Amino acid sequence: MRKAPPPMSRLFLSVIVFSAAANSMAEVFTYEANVFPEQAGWDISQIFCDPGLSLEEDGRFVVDVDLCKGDPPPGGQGATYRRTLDEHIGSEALFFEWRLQTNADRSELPWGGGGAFAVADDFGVRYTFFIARDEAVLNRDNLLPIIHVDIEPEQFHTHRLELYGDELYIWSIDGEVVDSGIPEGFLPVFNPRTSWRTRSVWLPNTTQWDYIRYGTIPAGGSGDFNSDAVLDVDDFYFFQECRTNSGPATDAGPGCRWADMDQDSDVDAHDFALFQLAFTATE
Ligand SMILES: [Ca+2]
Ligand SMILES: [Ca+2]
Ligand SMILES: [Ca+2]
Repeated sequence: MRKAPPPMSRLFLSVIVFSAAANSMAEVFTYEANVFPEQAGWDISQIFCDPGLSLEEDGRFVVDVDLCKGDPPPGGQGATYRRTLDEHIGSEALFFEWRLQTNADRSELPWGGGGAFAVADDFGVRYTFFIARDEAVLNRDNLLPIIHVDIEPEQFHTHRLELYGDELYIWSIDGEVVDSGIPEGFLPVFNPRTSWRTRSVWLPNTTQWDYIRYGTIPAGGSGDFNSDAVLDVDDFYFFQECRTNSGPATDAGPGCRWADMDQDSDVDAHDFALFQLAFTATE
């Protein structure tokens, strides 16, 4: 679910109505945490032992987890959601972006506690991220090096995974690349899915999810966030976010290359002017 479109976009209502039919096969899935996950297309994998699940008005899904009453650790409350990635099978350029803040202790991570986000398929290719208040970990395979990254505590962080077939994966945090390399294999191929979880193993935590987005990586400078060949209000919402997070001469980061219309690395007023031109040109 999206926030109400900003007033400026009303100018383009006729375009939106016109393009609505073409959007039904959007290449991108977005969950902005304005409703509960199961109301927005996520399947519940498991909700264990009655965790606290709530929504904040500004679009955050807040999960409070603690140990199960009367049941000694390890293993406490948890909430796990998933979606199939079947519609992306064979895709050669996929992104996953998720934004969260957690106060989970890093001692929870080796046990699978704290926040977690995963992409996997049945050919054994997987990317599992474990996130604590001050550390993020990527485990692709127990036989491969496990990547540990220190992160600033008490803040929201934006994680992004880009997959380019079997050639390259890139993990970035807040726009900075923290790890990249050659994948173990092509993903998604067979029974691919993405899932995310909040869990307590030994200690309680509160984990706030701001959004989860994934799909086709939009072309650089295209202005077309959801790769549906139409520039409309769906793209505008994300364009504004990129513009807010960037500014003149500030690198907008890998998640906003598509919004950098003049390809000079920032997303500023010049890009907005070009975006507007392309927007109206779709009429
Ligand atoms: Ca949100
Ligand atoms: Ca679009
Ligand atoms: Ca620019």
